[in-house]
Amino acid sequence: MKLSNYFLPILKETPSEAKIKSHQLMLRSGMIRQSASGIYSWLPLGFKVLKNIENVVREEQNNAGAIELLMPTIQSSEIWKESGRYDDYGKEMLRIQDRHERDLLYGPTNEELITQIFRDNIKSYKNLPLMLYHIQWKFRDEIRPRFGVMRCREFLMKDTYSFDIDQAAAELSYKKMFLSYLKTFEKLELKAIPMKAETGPIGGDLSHEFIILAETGESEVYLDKNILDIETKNLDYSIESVNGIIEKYSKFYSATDEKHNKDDFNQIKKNDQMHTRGIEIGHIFYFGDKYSKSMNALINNNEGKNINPQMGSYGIGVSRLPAAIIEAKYNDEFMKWPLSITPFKVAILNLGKNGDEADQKSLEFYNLLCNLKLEPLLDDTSDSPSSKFKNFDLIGIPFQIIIGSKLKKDEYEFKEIGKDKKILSKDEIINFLKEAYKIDQ
Ligand code: 5CA
Repeated sequence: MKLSNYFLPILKETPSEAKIKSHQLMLRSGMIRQSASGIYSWLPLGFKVLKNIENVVREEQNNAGAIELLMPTIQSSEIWKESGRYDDYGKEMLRIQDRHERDLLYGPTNEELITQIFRDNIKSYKNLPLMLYHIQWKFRDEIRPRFGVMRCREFLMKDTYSFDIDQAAAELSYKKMFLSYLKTFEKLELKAIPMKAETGPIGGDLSHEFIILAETGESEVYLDKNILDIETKNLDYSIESVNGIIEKYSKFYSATDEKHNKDDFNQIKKNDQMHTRGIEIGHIFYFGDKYSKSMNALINNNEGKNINPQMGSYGIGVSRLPAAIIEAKYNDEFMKWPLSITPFKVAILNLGKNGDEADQKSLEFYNLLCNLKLEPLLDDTSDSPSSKFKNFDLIGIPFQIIIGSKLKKDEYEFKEIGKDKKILSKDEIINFLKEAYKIDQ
């Protein structure tokens, strides 16, 4: 993409309504714009990041054995009346009437709808276990939407639902999702810590939040520092691998303020105690037959008896993640997107003028990188070099090729964000990028 053909409305000033750095950066770098309180448009750069995150999340859901479908954003109130949550959900649910005065709602979550789909289509234990997920917009009429896409009213969530024959099988599904969350967040270069959590309006008695540490997070958290060193890299989704995964974490103290226990926390060595803030990027629940019973979903077990399946639900805040990643990776001077989700793989900063040598060199390099699927963003505008440097440190594309007039024919300035510049040849840069992005050609 050439910047002169792109839509990237960069702001020079930090908008005063943005209180935390992720909100500031997302506005300044032209990723999002507010359309109403807690409701945002995703501009091209932000949309690319969002789609890339979606793909990372999707890939690991598929690896864990979950199957993707798509449920609508608008739901009938009938199924919510069956589960009893139509009244319980209160003002957070956006209620709508159609022209026939039928009560509809904009889905805040999908336990009811997935239970209806299950009950209408699955009758036998032979179809279990089953994990279904979708990535769809949700609406919650939050009382205090704030911090941009971090806590908004319309947001993109990945939600998975598991159906199992009994509690032991349901716990295995829960552990698979637990592992898939750790793997997903690792691919996003985030250190997510699972913490025992309250179940709130979703219900049930087993639940974990996945939290990343950040001063600006909304949750107050207490933990034993040693929990940060647990490795999950070599685990796969076999029973042997996932059994014991929760125990691995529960050996070390970690809790949000809702579940915090002072006495237990004080058992930890003083040096290992950590009290800070965090951002909830995922939340998983096991709630047994809460919905299958109230909505009368039945399956035939291997003895020919009708029973209610055991269920769990598992959410990731997909549209919260760009903000969470910025909180973790942006240091007020520069931003560097994880390679797995960067909006462009490499930036070319053309410091030349129309038709001069640097300009020609930039265009040649640009064409070459496009052919190699190294997705460059070429700054071919007439902005000053200093404003190009500033903008690109803000946009966060991990690598920059800077092409001015001072260097010899096959010499280029190459910069990895946050590191010193180097002088490299074209081949050296291409080999470096191919290796970094694991592209073999
Ligand atoms: N049905 C369950 C799991 S599928 C559920 O809805 N869980 S949840 O309420 O915890 O939401 C899942 C994730 O969505 C949260 O961990 C959070 O990352 C994200 N999320 C929740 N509310 C908001 C919001 N108002 N703005 C942005 N993201 C949100």
